[in-house]
Amino acid sequence: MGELENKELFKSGHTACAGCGVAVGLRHIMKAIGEDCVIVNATGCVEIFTTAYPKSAWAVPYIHCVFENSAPVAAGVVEALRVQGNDHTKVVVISGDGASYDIGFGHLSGMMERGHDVLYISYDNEAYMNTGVQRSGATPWKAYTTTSQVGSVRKGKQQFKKPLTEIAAAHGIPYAATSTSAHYTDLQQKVKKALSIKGPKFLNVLMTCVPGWGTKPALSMQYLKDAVDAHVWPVYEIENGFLKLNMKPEKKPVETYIKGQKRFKHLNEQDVKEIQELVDEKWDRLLWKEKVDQERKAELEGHSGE
Ligand SMILES: Cc1ncc(C[n+]2csc(CCOP(=O)(O)OP(=O)(O)O)c2C)c(N)n1
Ligand SMILES: [Mg+2]
Repeated sequence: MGELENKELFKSGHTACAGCGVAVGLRHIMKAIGEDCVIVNATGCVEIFTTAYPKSAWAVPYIHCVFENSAPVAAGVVEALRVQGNDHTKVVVISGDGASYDIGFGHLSGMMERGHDVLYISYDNEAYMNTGVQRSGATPWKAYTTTSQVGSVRKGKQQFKKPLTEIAAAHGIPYAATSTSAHYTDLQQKVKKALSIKGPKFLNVLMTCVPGWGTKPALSMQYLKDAVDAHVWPVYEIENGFLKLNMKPEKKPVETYIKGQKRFKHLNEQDVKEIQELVDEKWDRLLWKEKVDQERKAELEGHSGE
């Protein structure tokens, strides 16, 4: 995978909750990025727990920007560096799902469409956690949040999770991929690979939120592993439009992942069955897409070799 700097560029002593999957993920990500970078971070938990004045957890240049505009700020930084003749410093966005799926979505789309040389990392903890667990476009179907309540009429979020990684890839960017904080080798390889590619790159990383998901701190990494093993969060990459699943674990029932999370505690057997059906359908579609894409890729490579 190439050298990791093995320096702690994301320092301890910040104020994240015990068991925060985001803090773990950032530590791995920063080792893969290395020192020569500028981090652009939208308002959200990360900004709050890493930059309590006068302290900072960042041992690299860091810009906090408002909730909606990390993509344009990163685009501005990258173009300013280019004008200065700097072709080595990496510009990386680290922003939450609320910032990426919702409020900054148009700006993210514009950044990708214009083709800026930015790695955009969405840390997806599946709700607006910093402001008290409101639902976002990333919140899963049927999950409880403070704005997708559970009562006699409604049982959690009514809508499906937005397929942001596929939407990003549909812009025709060279690299879009998913990972989690727990699968750190995969995560670091993807960060390294993305940074070796010119143009806009998008990485969507599932990260646990202990208060938001209602999980035990000690199980934060286990839930991420279960999300992948239950095919709830497929780990894949879409390189130049061709999809490849990086992990094909033997499927665990979706219940292993849902069990013990307070945001799903209202679900009955029928709800779990419906979620399982949705997960299976999406997984089958990914397998089919991978087959079609990889066959097409081989065909094109065969032609170019003639
Ligand atoms: C324009 C605007 N609207 C609302 C807010 C309030 N706000 C700050 S952070 C945040 C939620 C962030 O959610 P996400 O991006 O998922 O990050 P997380 O807190 O989950 O880490 C909200 C709603 C704001 N700062 N600016
Ligand atoms: Mg969030």
